[in-house]
Amino acid sequence: MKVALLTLFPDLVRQTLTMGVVGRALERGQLQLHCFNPRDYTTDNYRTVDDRPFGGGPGMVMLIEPLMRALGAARSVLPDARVVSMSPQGRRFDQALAIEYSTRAEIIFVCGRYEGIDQRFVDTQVDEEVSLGDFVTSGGELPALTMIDAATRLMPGVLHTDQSALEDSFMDGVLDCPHYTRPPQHPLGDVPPILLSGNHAEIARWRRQQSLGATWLRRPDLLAKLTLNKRDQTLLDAFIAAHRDKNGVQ
Ligand code: 9D3
Repeated sequence: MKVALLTLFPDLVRQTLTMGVVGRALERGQLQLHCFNPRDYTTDNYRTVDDRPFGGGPGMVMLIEPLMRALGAARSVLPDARVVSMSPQGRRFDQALAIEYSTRAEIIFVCGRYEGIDQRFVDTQVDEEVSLGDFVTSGGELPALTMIDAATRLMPGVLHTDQSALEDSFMDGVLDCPHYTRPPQHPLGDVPPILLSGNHAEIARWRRQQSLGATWLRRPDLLAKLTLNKRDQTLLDAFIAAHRDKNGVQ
């Protein structure tokens, strides 16, 4: 995957992506990164990238021309890329979109700062607008980095085991089960005995039940989208019954 970002903070982007799983993908060439700073494409002495909004109001708006020239430079490196703009008005990013991005050869991400980007640039140059969720960040960079991270780890050969990507929470629409490691006994508590039993069928059953139970407790919206098979429904019914016993029947 080749990624270009239009960003006023290329150091933030490059620094962040050198770390961890994505950093290794960059080193191996599985991910290629190109940053284009609109400020480098200004023509005035002040290197101006923003101006006051027509119609008044607070904040500043990113100028068309520095963005257009930065985009031209990005397109000359990634000629077939779709242009994705980070925006609170965009479609909500999710695991399905991460999977889709992980299969694309080229993507150009436009990261806004200040109040936003001149709408004429968005209307004519941007193919899709994507948001991370209903909260306000101070720019598009951190959302773009999150999306790049989510997509890169899904590319074949990036994770040590492709199994980790397959077993991700949300891959089958339920939350992950709890995890434990040594020591088995600790002042903070004991590891659930089933995990020490060596009975792998029972362990898989327990984990599935924990996943279904956690989803029922914390994300009923996810559970509502599923049709559980008989085995899953039985596991969840038992979890719910145990939960009601523990908390008293209301
Ligand atoms: C309501 C007026 N502005 C907030 C003070 C609007 C606004 C402008 C610029 C809101 C956010 C931003 C900067 N953030 C993004 O561009 C952004 C974003 C976000 O804020 N939340 C979730 N996903 C994204 S993707 C890009």
